[in-house]
Amino acid sequence: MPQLEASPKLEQELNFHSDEYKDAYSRINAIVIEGEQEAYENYIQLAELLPDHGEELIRLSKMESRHKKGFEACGRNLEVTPDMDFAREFFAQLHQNFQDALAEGKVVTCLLIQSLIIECFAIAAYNIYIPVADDFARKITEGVVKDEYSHLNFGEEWLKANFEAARAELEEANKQNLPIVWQMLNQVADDARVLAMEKDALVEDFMIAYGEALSNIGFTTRDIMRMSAYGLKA
Ligand code: Y39
Ligand code: FE
Ligand code: FE
Ligand code: FE
Repeated sequence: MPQLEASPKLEQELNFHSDEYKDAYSRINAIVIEGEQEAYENYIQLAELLPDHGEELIRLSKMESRHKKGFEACGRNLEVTPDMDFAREFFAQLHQNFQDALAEGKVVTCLLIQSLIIECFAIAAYNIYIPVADDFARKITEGVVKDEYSHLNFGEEWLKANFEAARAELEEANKQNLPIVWQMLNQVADDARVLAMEKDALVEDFMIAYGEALSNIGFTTRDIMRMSAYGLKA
């Protein structure tokens, strides 16, 4: 008989009420709540940088604040208290880089951080979570992930329309921020695995979404390979 490899936890083996699950959920749920809150603030600030798109960006910010409420309900439903201090720390570097770029009026860098990197992170995480979520959280997350594609699309369209002017700043912002994403993923890999979310799957889905976005904006395959390699050096 062949030996079975250690495999990801099957959905039916997950006990959403175990101490182990709830402990991991207190951090992952907090990350998502904090991420949605920061995304809400980031789109309001982007609306100020891009007044021509102000109405649309305010609409996106309102979606983020609805997402936050949805995920807060997911935590309450499992009787988990989100560890918000952990989550603020988790986002601190990306948050700081966004704030620094904002202060310098670097809209391209702000869009890369929020609308490409953070949205692709969300898309990867939510798609991997949906099949292993509890029924309540699955319904919430299915609604949310559809919105995240529209947020990514906003960034893609704006950066595509401004590609030649944005290109050098995008490359620099990618170099500064992509390694941070891998550090963030490494920090939560153990907790994610308790929720049956495998790090390899998260990395794969992130890179597919991010690579597609860079391609839609106008980068060549060669550019994308070079830009993706920055992550690996983290
Ligand atoms: O645009 C958005 O709504 C993004 C803020 C939300 C980010 C969610 C970050 C999810 C990371 C979860 C890591 C789980 C392994
Ligand atoms: Fe802040
Ligand atoms: Fe969101
Ligand atoms: Fe979003």
